Parts: sequence; structure tokens; C-alpha cells
Amino acid sequence: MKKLSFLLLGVFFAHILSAQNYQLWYDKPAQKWTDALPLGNGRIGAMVFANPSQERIQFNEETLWTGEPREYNRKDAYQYLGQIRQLLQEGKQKEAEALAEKQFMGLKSNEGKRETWIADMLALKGISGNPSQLNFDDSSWKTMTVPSYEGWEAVGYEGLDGAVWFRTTIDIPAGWENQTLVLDLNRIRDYDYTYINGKLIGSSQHTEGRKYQIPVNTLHVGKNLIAIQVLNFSDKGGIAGYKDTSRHIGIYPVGQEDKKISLNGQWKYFIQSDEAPAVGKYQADYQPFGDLYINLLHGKEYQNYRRSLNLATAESQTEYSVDNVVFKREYLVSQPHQVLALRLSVNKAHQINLESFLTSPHKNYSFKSLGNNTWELSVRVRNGALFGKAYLQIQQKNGSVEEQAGKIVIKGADEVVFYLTAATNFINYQNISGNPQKRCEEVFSKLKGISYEQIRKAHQAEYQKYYKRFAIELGQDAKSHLPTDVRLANFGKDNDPSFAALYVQYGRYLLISASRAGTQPSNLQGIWNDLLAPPWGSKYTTNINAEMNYWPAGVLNLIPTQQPLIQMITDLYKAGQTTAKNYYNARGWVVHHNTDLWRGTAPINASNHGIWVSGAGWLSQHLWEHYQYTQDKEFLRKTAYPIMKSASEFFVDFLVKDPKTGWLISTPSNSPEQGGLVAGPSMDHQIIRELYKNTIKASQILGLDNAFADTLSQQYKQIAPNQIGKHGQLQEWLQDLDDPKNNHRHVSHLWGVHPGHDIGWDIDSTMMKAARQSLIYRGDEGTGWSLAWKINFWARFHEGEHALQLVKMLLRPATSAGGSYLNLFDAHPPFQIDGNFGGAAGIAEMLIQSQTDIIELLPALPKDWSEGKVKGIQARGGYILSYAWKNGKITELSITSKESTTCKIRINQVVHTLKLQSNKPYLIEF
Ligand code: FUC
Repeated sequence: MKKLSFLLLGVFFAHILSAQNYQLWYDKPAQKWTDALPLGNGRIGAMVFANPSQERIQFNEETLWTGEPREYNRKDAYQYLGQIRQLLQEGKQKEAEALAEKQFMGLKSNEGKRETWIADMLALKGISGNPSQLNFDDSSWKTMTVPSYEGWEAVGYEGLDGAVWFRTTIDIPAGWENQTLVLDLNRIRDYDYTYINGKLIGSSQHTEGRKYQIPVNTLHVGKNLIAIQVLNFSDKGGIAGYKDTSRHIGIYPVGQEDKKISLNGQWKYFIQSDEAPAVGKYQADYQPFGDLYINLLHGKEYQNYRRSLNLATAESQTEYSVDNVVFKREYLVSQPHQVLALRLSVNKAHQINLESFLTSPHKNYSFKSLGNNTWELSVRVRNGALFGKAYLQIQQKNGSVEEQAGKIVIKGADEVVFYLTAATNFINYQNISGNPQKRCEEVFSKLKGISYEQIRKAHQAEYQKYYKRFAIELGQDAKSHLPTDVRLANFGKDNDPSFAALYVQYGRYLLISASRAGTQPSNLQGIWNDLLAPPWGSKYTTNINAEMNYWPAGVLNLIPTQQPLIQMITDLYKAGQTTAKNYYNARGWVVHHNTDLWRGTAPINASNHGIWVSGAGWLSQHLWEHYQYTQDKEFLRKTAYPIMKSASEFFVDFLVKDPKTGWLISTPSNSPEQGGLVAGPSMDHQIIRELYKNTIKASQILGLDNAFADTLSQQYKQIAPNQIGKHGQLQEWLQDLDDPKNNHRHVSHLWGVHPGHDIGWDIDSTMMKAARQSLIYRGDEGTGWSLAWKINFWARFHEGEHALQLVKMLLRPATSAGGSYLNLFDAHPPFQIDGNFGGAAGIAEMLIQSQTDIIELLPALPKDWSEGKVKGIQARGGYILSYAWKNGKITELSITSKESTTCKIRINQVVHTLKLQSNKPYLIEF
């Protein structure tokens, strides 16, 4: 080992930055939403499809949600807490869940008048004639593809909730008329009234398994009419059929399914009502805003197509040629100017001819001109109090702009720039008095006299403040000449380490783009969502997903992106105090397994998994880690500590002594999201211990609350410990109940291995081995985020090859198992962004760990990554490091500490103790 002079620092890692040009690129336009490329400034998100003849940019504004500020908490839930605990203690889980379901869940939003509406629909309100009858004339009806497992939304009816009639005919062969036949429709969302030849033969309110026996003499040889009235209240709707699309809906004689006559095909339909009564919901849904369409009026044939996303500049670009004219599109979403900007240019004068307009999936929307080349899209959500405006402004060089039939028409231009901004009336979770029009006007008034190039420069400078803090190279960047979808398809079999490096930078790109100071935190889909009923409401699930989103922030040098999470935690700290009081009669704050824009903290969904008490404990860990990485004592004193203390107070009041073991346990709760409502899941105890440990440390650093810290220390020792069960596993529950064949996606009892540090090689290697055994039983397969979490676990077990295997599974083309879509969005499936962030953080965890007293370099390096460099990676304790390695051994290292300190670091298996002066890089060569 040789200490180098400080002067060498400049040259030391300069090359790594200049060599970096990570891009996602494709030689064909996006077909699906998950092929499109994401852009964002933390507030406005955009998905770029880049089709030559029709550009589509689907966009979001992060505060457009359903719902409104309202009471989420029951008043008197606490009265039932004792009883629920008692039932659990007596082993009466089902009874405990039933009682909790009735008395302990949060409050839903108001229901509409469902019974009245159903009666109206059955009385054929809104229709003339009776479509169930043979003589009804449906010649003016349109057709729809039936069935559609993903709902009629997937065949063009996004946002439709209501009553829809379907009609089709079926030819019945001779010989079937005297047999009992089965009409197999399987799944319909939600209710159906099914008629054959005018006769009601069945009706069900259950989604799966519709098989109606058709009475003899209902069908006759030849043509028969099937008419179905479908009532759908929310989410996906229509005749869904089978998930396995090779199975058709249809009719067959009882016991002879192989003779089924298929009813798949085009059915006639009529929307009787699209005003389904509101459904009571525990929490709100994130909403799409709108779409910008640009129809390019040029030939259909194109050549030399390429679309790309440059991670270093946060810009997307599309290029192609038509009839030897080269068309170019450049896109960005600027934080400083708060606009999406899109420049269209050509290499020949007057060649741009186009039509453009804004539209929206919201039923309540309008698009109009405001004059001065400015247009406005207004939207209003259906179930809630939020509305929004998007402003579009066009600047063109030469040619003409006019409006024709609600479209913007541009003829003969040399260049056209589109500027789009959007805003809503949301101010904060308690205040919705904002003025979106004013907000849009303000944004546009600041664009006056400013060129696209100026906007672009400001955008790059601001973005690169974050992006350039960190750089990474793994192996040679030998495959970047291949389109990203090809690299994705090959990653499992090829040795393409640089693709993993790109994935790390893509994770950082997504975090910067979804989460900037002053915005909402990244939700389940970041800020990108095209669905009115997105999976899990695209909200914040706090039993893994919301936290995983921020795992890269510390280690990958993106601390500023955590600000929105910290703001949300601060809101939840306030909102969660009411829940703590109402449900547990406890001090402090509590968050159950989900929250939303309105900061709901009460239990939701169902009592078998919605009553999980550790959300505030886990979120508090992010505050402590924020301090760990920044060493910012002001932050610790003013923001973090009061919230951590309050989260601890909750558990001080909440934990109870288990009569059987004498340990303090968390009850009622759940090990996410299996095993039902229980007393004493291991995960809770690990989270609570970690919270207490961190709160005690914080109180010592700040010199505060000695007595409270003592209380925490006393309780700490009494909390139920981690236990090893009969299969050599780390127990997930208080009792030894684990099934070694259980491969549930959640691996909650390993929380103490990662992201916590309740279990570790340095603490208790026997327990660490048991945790490893549990992970082996769980298996490698999992949903996207589950794969990502397992990368982190294997890294903490110091097993680089196994971690790489999981990286390969996460970076495989999406199927019904987790993987990645063409745009490298994580596939749960469906799309959920947590896996992107957990995956990027997991790769970092293979390269550095700092959860113990010793910083470890390359703790889980696989052979395929034997050569590489990182610059600007961070370690807890306030360290920034850059290092290079060859043949799996560190060759150069620079470490800078925020404080003057002595630091222990494991390099090439040897622990070194370094004396560091604050902010002075320390350089070593090996
Ligand atoms: C939890 C997980 C699901 C999904 C959802 C958003 O409920 O169990 O897999 O990720 O969050």
C-alpha cells in the first residue's frame, strides 16, 4: 500500500467521467407504454413513444390524485384492541381478524347510491327498447373485442365504469338442443345479467368461475342470441374471460368442454351509463393527466430510425428519415423552467407539416385555444376534489400555425418547439386551494424571450448537479452498440457487466427525475402512470415498496432526492399521531402498510394484512440514515430526532408482554403480507430494535433525553429476540411455523439483515446463517422488487455470485415472473418502480457496505465484474469514496470524510485504520 499525494486527485478518476455515455436506445418506436422512454423533473413526468407518423407523449403531474382531505381514522377503534389481542393470544386468529375487519380498519370515502343505480339499470334507464330481447335492433351499436382479461380498458375504454350491454349470436349444431349445455364466461367485472334468447339464465356478483347451466329448450339449432348486461363499479370492467388466453369463453354440452364453441370475438355493445356510483375507497389513486399527440404529415415509410435516452443529460432524442429528409425530435423536462420541451427539426427547409392536440383519459376534460399560440387542457378527476390545467405553447420557425376543428395545424415550418406545463389545485395534504391556471401562467411568463437552447443549458446544469456526483464502470463498455432491448434479452447469458452499470445509472436517473426537492416522493410508479385505476393505486406501500424507492439515495450520492420523502415523513408524523391515539391509545405516530397523497395512516384493505404497525419505525430509519450519510447535526436535531423519538414513544406504549415467553411483543400485527393477523412477527421486533438503537444514539449525539433513552435501552433487552427454528431457519413468527416450501415474495423476517442491521456477520454469525438458510428456502424467484431485495440480501451475505444471479433475473425480459420491460422499468409485473431502485442499490451493496463499524470495499464482487471503477460512492459516517479494481482487487482508492476522524476500512481482505482530516481526500494505491 502506498499513500499518494493529494495532487494526483484530479487525474485520478477524470477518465471515468469522460468515458461515460450511458444511453437507452432502440431501433424501433414504442408500441406499448412500457416501451416508451420516461422523462421527469420530479413534478411533471412524460413517456415518449417516438413513433414517426404519430408522436405520443403521455404525461403526468404528480399531485393529480383521486380523493380529497378527509378523516381516515375511526374514532373508537381502541376499544377493540384488547379483545383482538386476547383472541390472538388464545390462538383464535380468524375471530381476531373478523373483529378487526369490522371495528379496526380505516374509514373509506363515501359510497354512491349503488342500489338505486342498479335498480335504474335493470329498469333499462337510458336505453330505448330491451336489448335482452330477440327483436331488439342493435344495428347502430359498435363492436368490442370480447373477452379482455385486463378489462375493457385494455381494448380502448380507459376509465369506463358503468353499465354496458353486450350482444352476440351463436350457432348451435344439431343434437345439442336436447342436451344440458354450459355457458362458460369465467370472469366478468363486476356483475352480469346474462340472457339467452331473451331469457335470464344467470347473474353473478363474483368475478371468477361463471359457468351457467342452460336449461333444455332455451337454445335451438341454428342462430341464438346471447345478451349480457355488465355492471362495473370501478377499476377494470367487462367480460374478462380467462387469464390464460388460450382458454376461450363459450358453450359446450355438460362434461364435454373439448367441444366448446368459442364466443371469443367481436361483440356488439352499448354503454347504457358511464356514471357508476362512487365506490368507497380506503385510500386514493394517483392519476394520469393527459396526452400530447403530434401527427406528422409525411410519408409512412421511414429509414435510419433511432430513439434514445441519454442518462448524462436527461434528454431523449428521436431521428429518422422520410424521403431523404432527416427528422429530429429532442425532448426534455426541465426543473428550472418547469416545462416539458420538445423540439422538432428537419435538415431541409419548410418540411414540417403536422397536426397536434392534447387529450386526456379523464371523462371530464376539455381542450381549447387561449390565443397567442397557447392552448389549454383542463381535467377534473371523477372521484375527488382535484382538477388541473396543462398549458401548451408552440413556437415555430417559418410556416403557419392555425387551429382547425380543435387541432393545431402547422404547415411548412423549419422547426417547431412545443412547451408544455401542468398544475393542479393541490397545495398540501390539507389544502387544495391552489390555482392551476395561475401556476401555468407563471411558468409561461418566465419563458418569454428564452430559447430552447437556453432552457436546455439550464436543464442540463441543474440535472448534472446530481447526476455527476457519481460515476461507475463495470468491465468494458463493449455492447453499447446494441439496442437496449437486445442487451436486455442477452444479459442473462452474456457477460455484459457494463449493462449493470447502466442499470445503476438508470436507477439514479429515475430517482432524480421522480423526486426533487419540493415535490412529492416517488410513488409505486415514480411519477409515471397512464391508468385511471393504476395497480395498487400507484400510491405508497410502506411495508417495503416506498422505502425501497429511496435505498439508492445515500450510497449512490443522491441525498437531495430524499427531501420529498422526508417531507412526507414529516406529514405522516403529524397525521399518524391521530391514528396512534384512536387505534392504540398510544403516544407517538403510527403508519400502517400504505399511505397516499392525503397521508392516510389508518389500516386499509383487509385485517389479515392491513394491520401492520411498523411503517413509522421503518420510515424513521431513513431519517437516521440521512444523518448517517450527511452528518448533518442540524437536520438530526430539528427534523429527524423529534420524529424518531415520537415513533419510539408509540412502541413504548404499544408493546405488550407475551404471557408465554415474557418477552415484549408487537401485537396485533402481520408479517407482510402472509400468515394473517398475528402476535409478534419477527420483522416488527427487528424494526423496533433498530429504531430504539438509532434513537438512543441520536439522543446521545444531541445530548438530549437521557431518561427516555434509558427507557428504550430497558425495553430493547426485553423485545422478543430473533429465533432459529426447527428447519435451521430464522423464524418469521414468534412460533416456529415456517414452511421451508413457502416461496412468498415478501422476505420480511430478513429485514434485520437488510435494510436493517439487527442481524449481521459482525453481530451473530449463527443467526446470519439461519437468515441465509431462510432465504435459500424462499428461493430466488419473486416479483420485481422481491428480486431486487434478494440482491441486497446476498450482498450482505457476501455472496457475489448469488447476488449477480439475482441481478440477471431482475434484468431479464419481463414475463409473468418479475423482470424488466423494454424501457428497463421494473416488472412486478405490472410495472412498479421499486425494483429499479432496489436493484440499483443492490448493485451498490455488492461494491460497498457500511452498516458495521468497518467500511467494506467489494464485499460481494462476482467474478464477471473483476474490473471496474466507481467515483463518488458514499458510506455511512459521511464518507465519499472513489476506487478502481482489477482482478477483483482494489488498485486505487480516494476517501474523503466530512469530519476529521479515524476510519476503519476493509480493502482486499485487510482492515486498515485511516486518520482522515475533514474534507481532505486521502489517496492510496495498492
Ligand atoms: C405489496 C406487495 C405487492 C405489491 C404492492 C404494491 O402489497 O405485496 O407485491 O408490490 O405492495
